[in-house]
Amino acid sequence: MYSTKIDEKWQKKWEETHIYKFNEDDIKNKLYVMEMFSYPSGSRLHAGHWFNYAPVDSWARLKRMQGYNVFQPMGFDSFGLPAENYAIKTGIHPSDSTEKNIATMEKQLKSMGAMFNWENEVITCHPDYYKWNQWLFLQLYKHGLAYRKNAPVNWCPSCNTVLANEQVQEGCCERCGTEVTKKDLTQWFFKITDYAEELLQDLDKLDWPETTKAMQRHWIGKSTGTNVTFKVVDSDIEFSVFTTRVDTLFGVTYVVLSPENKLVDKIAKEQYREQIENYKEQAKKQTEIERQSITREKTGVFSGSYAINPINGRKVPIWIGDYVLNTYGTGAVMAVPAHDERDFDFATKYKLPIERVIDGGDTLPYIEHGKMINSGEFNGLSTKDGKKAVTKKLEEMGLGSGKVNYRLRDWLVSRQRYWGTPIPVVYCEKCGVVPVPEEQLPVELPYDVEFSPDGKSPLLKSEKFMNTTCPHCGSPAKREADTLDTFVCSSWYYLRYVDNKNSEKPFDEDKINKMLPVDMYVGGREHACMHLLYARFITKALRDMGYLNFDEPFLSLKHQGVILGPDGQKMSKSKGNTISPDDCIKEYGADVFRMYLMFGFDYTEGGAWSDDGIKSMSKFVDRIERYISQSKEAIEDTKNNTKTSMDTPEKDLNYVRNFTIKSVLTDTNKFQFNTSIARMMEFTNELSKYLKIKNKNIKFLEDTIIDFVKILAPFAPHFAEEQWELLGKKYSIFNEKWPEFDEKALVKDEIEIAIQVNGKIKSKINIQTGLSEDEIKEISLSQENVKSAIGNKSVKKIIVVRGRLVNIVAK
Ligand code: ANZ
Ligand code: ZN
Repeated sequence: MYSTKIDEKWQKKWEETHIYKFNEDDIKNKLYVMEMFSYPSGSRLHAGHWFNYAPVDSWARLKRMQGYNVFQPMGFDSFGLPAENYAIKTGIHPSDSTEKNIATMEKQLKSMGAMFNWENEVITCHPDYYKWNQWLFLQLYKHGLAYRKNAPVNWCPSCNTVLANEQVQEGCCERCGTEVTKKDLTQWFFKITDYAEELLQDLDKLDWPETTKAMQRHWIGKSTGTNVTFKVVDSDIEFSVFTTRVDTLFGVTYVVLSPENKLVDKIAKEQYREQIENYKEQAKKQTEIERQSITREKTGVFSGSYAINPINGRKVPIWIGDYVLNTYGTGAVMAVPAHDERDFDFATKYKLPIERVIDGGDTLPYIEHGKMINSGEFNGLSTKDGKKAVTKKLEEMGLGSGKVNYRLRDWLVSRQRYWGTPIPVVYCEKCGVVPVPEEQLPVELPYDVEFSPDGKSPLLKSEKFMNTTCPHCGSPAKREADTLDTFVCSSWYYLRYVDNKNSEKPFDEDKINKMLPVDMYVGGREHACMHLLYARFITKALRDMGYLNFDEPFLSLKHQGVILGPDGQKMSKSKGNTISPDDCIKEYGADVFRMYLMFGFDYTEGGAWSDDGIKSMSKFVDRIERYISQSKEAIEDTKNNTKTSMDTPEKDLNYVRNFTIKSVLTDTNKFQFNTSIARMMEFTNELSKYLKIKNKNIKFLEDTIIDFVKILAPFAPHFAEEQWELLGKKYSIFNEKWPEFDEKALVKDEIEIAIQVNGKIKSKINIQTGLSEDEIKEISLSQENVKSAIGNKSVKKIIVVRGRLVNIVAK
C-alpha cells in the first residue's frame, strides 16, 4: 500500500544516487525551471507553497523524461520585515528564528519529493550572498544607476520605514495595509527609469500572462504628448506644462502649478502669500491617491500672477492646486476646462472661463476627440492631426516640443530597518559619499543590535558598526545605516543559483550566459509590478555593464492560483480554515496530496479546498495500485495465455493508451494538470474493463502497463518509482523516456451499422468502433431519415446490438 514510507524510501534513494543532479556537460539540453523562492516564515510551508512548487515539479519531470537536462534550484528570500517584527515581539533574534525556519522548511520541501537542486541553494541573509548584493549596488553606483536624493518619500508609520512606489497599493502599505504618509528624506534610488522604454518594448518578446504584461505596461505608463512653454507676465520667468491634448491649446483659460513646484514662491504676489503658505501645508496632508481622485472636490489658490499662452498670446491666471502632482510631467498643467473633467470642476468652482475648442457632443466637458474649432489657422483639423500641427508650430516658435513621459519612478531602495543588506557606503567629512571598495565586502550586518523601532535605522545605535574610517583618506567616517530593500536580493538570485559557491565573483559570466535566461518561471501574480519588474531591470543593467549576453531573465512565466480554505475564504489562522500540508502527507502520502492539488484545481485559478477531493484522489491511487498488481499477476501467469492478436478489446484499450499519452503531453505542457489526470482516470477505467476479460494478450498488457506507469511518474513520482520496481524494472523510472504515442492507434476503426425504426431499416451509417452505447444512440437519433420516420411519435426504447444494428421503438 502506498504511504509516506514509500515517499521516504525513494527520497532517500534519489538523494543517495544524486539522480537529479544537473549535468553541466549537457548544456544544450538544459531547461532552467524556477519557482519563486520562499520567505522562511515561522508558519511553515503552506498549501500555497505546495501548489506553486509540486505541479511545476511534475511539469519539469515530464520534460526530464523527454530528454531535458533540468535545473530546478531552490532557496530562501530570508531578509525582511516579518523576522524583525517577530524579534521585536518575542526577543528572538531574526538571524536565529530565520535559521530555524529555513531548517524546518527545507525538511518540508524535501518531503515533497521534488527534483530541487539543493546543492545550488541560495540563502539571501548569508554573507556569501549579500556580499554580492552589495557588489551589485556598487556596480549600479559606478554606472550612475544608484544615486542619493532628498525627496518626499512614502513612509509606512507602522513598518517604520520608507517604501518604494511599487510597495504602495491604493495608498496603503503593501505589507501591513497601513495608510502611507509622505516624509522628506535623503534616500538611495536605483535608476530604473533609464530603462522605461526598453522595459516596455521587450514585454512583447515574452511568453508571459497577458494580464501581467498589461499591468507592467500600465505601471510604466508611457504617455506621448507635448511640453508647452508659458512665459510669466512682467518677468523673465518661464515654465513648461506637459499635455497630451495640445490640440486644445486655444482653450486654455488658466494654468495650475502643483503646491510643491519651486516656481510657486517666485511668482506668488505679496498679498496672496499667506494664503498660499496655508494651502501648501494643507496639501502635505493629502496622499497622491487622494489628490488624483476624479471625484474629490478640487481646491486651489490664486497666485496673483499671469502667464502667456504661446499659441495666441492670451494672458491667463496662474493658480496653485493640489490636483497637479509635482512628481509627474513638469509639475504644472495648462487647464482646458471645456475638455478636461478636473479642469472643468475646478473652473466651475472658482468661476474661471470655460471655452470650447473641440467640436462634438452638447455637454461639457467634452473629453473625446473631435474637430478643432475656435483655434485660428488650425480650425477643422482632427485631434490627431491637430496635435502634430500645433506641436510643429510650437517647435518652430521655440516654445514647445514633443515629449514622452513615463509614470514609472526610480526604485527607492533604502530601508530604515535592521534585517537586510547593509548599504556599502560610508560618509566622510572630507570626501563625502564614499563607496566601500569591493575588496572590503561584505560589510557585515552586526548581530548585536537594538532593533526596537523608533523610526530611525536600528544600525545607527551600533557604534561599532557606524564608526569606521574613510577608505579614501583614512579619516573617521560613518557608515550608511539604512539597509537595502529585500527586493534587491530577489532581483538577481536566479543568476547566483547557477554559480552559488563562487567566492571570487557573484557568478562566472560564461556559466550564466550558457544557463540563462530561465526557461520557465512560476510564482504569484502579486509580484507583477515589483519583483518581476525589478528583475528585468537588473538583468538589462548588468547586460549593459557587460556581464550578461541576454536581455530578459524569464522567457516564460506562469502564475499559480490561490488555494482557499474549505469555506471558500482566504486561508488564515484566525479563521481556522487552513490546511496543513504536513498533516495531509502524513495521512495520504505526498503523491496523493500533489495529485489532488493538480486534479482539484485549475492551476492558474486555484479554488476552495475539499476534503472529499483529496479522499477520492487517495482512492484513485489505491485503484491504480490494484490494477497494476492484477496486471502483474496476469503477466506472471503466462501458461494459459497465448493470445497474440489485437482484437476489439485490445484495440479499445490501445486507443485510450495512446490518447492518454498524447493528451497528457499536450495538456501538461500547457500547465493543464487537471485534464491530464482526468485522462489517466479514463485510462484506468478502460484498463479495469480489459482486466476482466479472460483471454488477454499478455505482451500487449505488459507494454500498456509499462507505458501507464511512465505516464503517471511525473505526477506521482514516489508511487510510480515503487510500482516500477515492483514490475521488476531497472531504477529509475526517471531515467526512462516518456512513451511515444502511435498516431495509427488514434484512428478508430469504423463499422457499418443499420438503424431501424419500429423494425424497418431507415438508415445505414459508418461509426467508429469503441463508441459508448449512449454515443451510438445519440448519433442514430440525429440521422435525418430516422428523425422523419419517428416524426412526432415519442421514442419508447432504443436497443443497441453492438457492431450490427440499432433498433428504435417509437409510438
Ligand atoms: C491639457 C489637457 C486638456 C489635458 C485636455 C487633458 C485633456 P497622462 O495621460 O497621464 O500622461 N497632467 C499633466 N501633468 C500633470 C501633473 N503633474 N499632475 C496632474 N495632471 C497632470 O495625462 C496627461 C494629462 O494630465 C495632461 O494633458 C495634463 O492635462 C494632465 F482636454 O493637458 B492635459
Ligand atoms: Zn574621506
